[in-house]
Amino acid sequence: MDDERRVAYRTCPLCEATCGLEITLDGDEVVRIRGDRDDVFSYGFICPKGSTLKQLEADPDRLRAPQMKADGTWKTVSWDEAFAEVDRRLMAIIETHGRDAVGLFLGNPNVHTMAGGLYLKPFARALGSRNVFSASTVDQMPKHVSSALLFGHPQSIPVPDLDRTDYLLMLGADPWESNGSLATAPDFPGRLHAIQERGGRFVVVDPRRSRTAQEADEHLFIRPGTDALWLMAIINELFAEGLVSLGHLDGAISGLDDVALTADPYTPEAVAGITGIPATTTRRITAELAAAPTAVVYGRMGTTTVEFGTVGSWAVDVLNVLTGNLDRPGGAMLPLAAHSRRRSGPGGRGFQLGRWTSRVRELPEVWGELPAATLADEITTEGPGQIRAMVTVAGNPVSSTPNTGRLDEAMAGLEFMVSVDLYRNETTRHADVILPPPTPLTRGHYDFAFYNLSVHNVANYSPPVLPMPSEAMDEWQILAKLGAIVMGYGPTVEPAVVDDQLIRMDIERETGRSGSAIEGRSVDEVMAALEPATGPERWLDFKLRTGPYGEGFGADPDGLSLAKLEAHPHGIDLGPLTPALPEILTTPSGTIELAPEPLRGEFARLADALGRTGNGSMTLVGRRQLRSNNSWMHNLEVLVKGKERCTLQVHPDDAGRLKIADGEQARVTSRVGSVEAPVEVTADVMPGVVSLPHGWGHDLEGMQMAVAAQRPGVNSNRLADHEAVDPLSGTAVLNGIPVTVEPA
Ligand SMILES: Nc1nc2c(c(=O)[nH]1)N[C@H]1C(S)=C(S)[C@@H](COP(=O)(O)OP(=O)(O)OC[C@H]3O[C@@H](n4cnc5c(=O)[nH]c(N)nc54)[C@H](O)[C@@H]3O)O[C@H]1N2
Ligand SMILES: Nc1nc2c(c(=O)[nH]1)N[C@H]1C(S)=C(S)[C@@H](COP(=O)(O)OP(=O)(O)OC[C@H]3O[C@@H](n4cnc5c(=O)[nH]c(N)nc54)[C@H](O)[C@@H]3O)O[C@H]1N2
Ligand code: SF4
Ligand SMILES: [Mo]
Repeated sequence: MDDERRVAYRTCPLCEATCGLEITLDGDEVVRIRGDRDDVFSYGFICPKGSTLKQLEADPDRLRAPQMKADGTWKTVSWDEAFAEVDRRLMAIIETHGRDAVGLFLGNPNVHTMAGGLYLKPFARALGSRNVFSASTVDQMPKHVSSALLFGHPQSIPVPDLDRTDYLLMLGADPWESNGSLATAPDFPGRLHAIQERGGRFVVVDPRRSRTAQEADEHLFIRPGTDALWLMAIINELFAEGLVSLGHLDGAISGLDDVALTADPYTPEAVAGITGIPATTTRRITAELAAAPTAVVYGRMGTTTVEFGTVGSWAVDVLNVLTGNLDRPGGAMLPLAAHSRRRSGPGGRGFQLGRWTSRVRELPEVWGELPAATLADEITTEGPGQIRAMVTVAGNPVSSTPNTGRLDEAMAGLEFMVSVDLYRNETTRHADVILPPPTPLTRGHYDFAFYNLSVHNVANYSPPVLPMPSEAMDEWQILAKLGAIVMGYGPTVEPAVVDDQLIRMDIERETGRSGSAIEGRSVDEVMAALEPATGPERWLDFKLRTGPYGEGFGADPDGLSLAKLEAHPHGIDLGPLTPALPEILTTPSGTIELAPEPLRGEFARLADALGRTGNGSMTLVGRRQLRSNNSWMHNLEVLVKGKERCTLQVHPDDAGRLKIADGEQARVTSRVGSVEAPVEVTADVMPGVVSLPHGWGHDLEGMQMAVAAQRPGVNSNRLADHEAVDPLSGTAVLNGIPVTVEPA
């Protein structure tokens, strides 16, 4: 019996932390999953979700074969039948109404798969629709926009150098529950404790006294949606007190005087009323930030999914610049991933916003997509360019985007929908065809997205742990086939043919790029050198070998390749983050452009907010919970058992005033919707603020998620207003929603 046992290692794909898992198997049966103590980045850390890959494998509701809806009932069909149906119906709509008639929604798990990292962009290009939407506009898009304006590229996002900093000012993030975001750091909590252990401090700014706030050296309550104003006050104070200290950045920046001028009205006193943070506190924090040997400001969800998401995200990095902490150890630094291409700066084309606008509300395009907040408008408003069909890949917009009640109705009216997804849930129940990918354990893994955001440079490849079931089709193959279909090649094209074409194109680009490790080499020769691999593994090998640490197809025998990663199942440590300036700067001026033109309108909008006085209304914010993962893991009993978690947190003063006791039902109403939830009275939320987690509300008809349906909770996005977006980034306001609360 014991002889059959084997141990496999696999990076967890469930959140951004990239923890190493040690998986014990008996034959093809998962016996146990625990943290891999030898992982070069996570050292054995694991959260309660990591081990549930076992339960996900076994979940009877998880889809294992293509599903097709006919006359309202679902049946299992063959892959050939499913693709034939997609081809027939999607192409009919494209031929009659054009490509914009097909909308695409890409969800969060796409950044956690190799298929998503490699095959989605080509698919979107093949589809050729302007109606592309993703979870980014209910998440981090403001940070892409501010980074693109400051540094030249939306992917040039500086991350806090957690392991070396002396002082961390963290706004709107709760890594004790979320395990971190836009800062990949397995055991984020341990790394925060380590700051304290080496004599440093971390300060948390949040309208809730979150788990993270409780562990911090100091917690400041802030009124939801006002971080940009507060950060402006810190900028103001740095200038006023002569504390601006550019250090090594002197000469690498432009627009400093404009920043001083812009921040001028935002004195600590001017923002105290609206933010709820006393001027003396703002002054002290400014002094601490300036005095710390190294310091870093870091903002996440609570600073991006808000009214002033882009200016707030901008202000975070401007503070890192003004204190001389950008691009130096202990400050905010730019990772160098093993698969990435070296940046070509200083100087470049910069970034352009709004190359087209959405049809109905004329919201600007951002980095190739349109705001999810306007998806329903594009489906329901008649006229040329109306969305008549949808493709969703790993997305649950009916749960995760604003005013979901409205989107739910809109999706019900689509002429056709195909979803690539593991479950029949809130969104995919509207599909006509569901194409299920296999489980994480049957696929290889490398974190294309998160090594670009990692607080330490590492590389790790995990081969599949379990054999792929014979009836399954890998996710990259599904995407490749869908790509062939929308290009008009029909439903029978082999994925391998598409795959060969795609990688050839990438190799061609690289052999033609000046400065590339394989500049001028023959494409056939490079293709031959990659044999016999195919699919994502071949593509990864190519990217690793031509990447910044790569062996360059013979140029550096000690360099990285997939084979080398495979020989290191616990990952390869590529060292602490290193300075990236000036090469990273691809702005037109080749400098950090501190006062970019597109932000002027935003500065004016923010200045208007200075004069606001509270109207006494309550404000809703969200919160994450360690045993959840957005909307899709509530069907695993191990994660949802125990007491009700979808509760409305209310401060005791408000509960008293509203005459609602702990455990009673409250009705929460916003401009667009109303939900009822049990109340949890707690002083951990600010007076005037209530909090409801997202990703619940699993009681919609037509779903196949039996466990989730037993503890459905309510969907907080029924309250989020689709009209409320951060205009430059198109990102929805999910935190800071005006609501009324009353006993139900
Ligand atoms: N109110 C409020 N709303 C929020 C947030 C919030 O904080 N508050 N957070 C926002 C954020 S940050 C995000 S990222 C979004 C997430 O928004 P979405 O990406 O729309 O939602 P998820 O819950 O991540 O759902 C992912 C879908 O992918 C499927 N899936 C899981 N694994 C795979 C896979 O390997 N392949 C495929 N093809 N499918 C898979 C799941 O079954 C599910 O249908 O939600 C946003 N919405
Ligand atoms: N357990 C778990 N982990 C996850 C996820 C999950 O759903 N569950 N989702 C993953 C995803 S997709 C993402 S993007 C990350 C997100 O990871 P985080 O960015 O850490 O997100 P949250 O935990 O939602 O923390 C946001 C915090 O902002 C606070 N907040 C709300 N409004 C404001 C405001 O106006 N100002 C300030 N300063 N704070 C505010 C909230 O109270 C909350 O504590 O988590 C990832 N990890
Ligand atoms: S913290 Fe994230 S990556 Fe680590 S085990 Fe938990 S879900 Fe997986
Ligand atoms: Mo997210």
